[in-house]
Amino acid sequence: MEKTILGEKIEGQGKTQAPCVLITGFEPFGGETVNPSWQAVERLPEQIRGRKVEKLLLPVTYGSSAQKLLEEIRRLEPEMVLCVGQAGGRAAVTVERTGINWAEASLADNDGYTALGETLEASGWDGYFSTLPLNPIVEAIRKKGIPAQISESAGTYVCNQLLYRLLHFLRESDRKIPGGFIHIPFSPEQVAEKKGGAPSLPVELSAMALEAAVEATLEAAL
Ligand code: PCA
Repeated sequence: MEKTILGEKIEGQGKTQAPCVLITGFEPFGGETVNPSWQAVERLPEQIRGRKVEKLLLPVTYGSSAQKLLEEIRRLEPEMVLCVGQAGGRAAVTVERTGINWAEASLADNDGYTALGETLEASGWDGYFSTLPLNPIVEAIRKKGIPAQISESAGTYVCNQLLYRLLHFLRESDRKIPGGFIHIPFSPEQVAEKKGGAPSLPVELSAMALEAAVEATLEAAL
């Protein structure tokens, strides 16, 4: 598969594809009525650095979320892929370093499936590193005055599953593009009535952080 280059024909498809970036967010889960990851993705501009911003809403399910993501990557051949999820309890925007080949969480997914401890891909590696430029992303977000950190674990629920399968797919299909995952905190609206409170970040700031992350990734890839 030929790399997607500005306005060039994609081999085998015979059509001209505009350069784009693919950004995903999740539906609400775990009793929440909103998911700030999708609210932030929705707020992104239509274009960043001349690339069309393709936005995709994913279900919080172990099976179909990755399936939908990979279908969209094959269809669009984006220059980069950034998946975004909510990490309630975290006080900063966190850029994930690794996806691991494991699913285990007491919270069922939105299909009612509970992962009791299982590998995600029988033939996959134990883990994969994100191919996003983690440090430049963290710096770019902090420059906007928004707290950001690298995270050493995306957990073992649906977000880790999506990150792992994304990285597995990029490697197996030899797509040498930046791909990875960012977790964002709850929004203030979500924590307003939570007992004991919880850290939060306005969705506008999460969206600014995501835009900075995309810019930093495109810059680093030049
Ligand atoms: N966060 C969950 C799944 C969907 C989301 O937004 C997670 O961190 O696994």
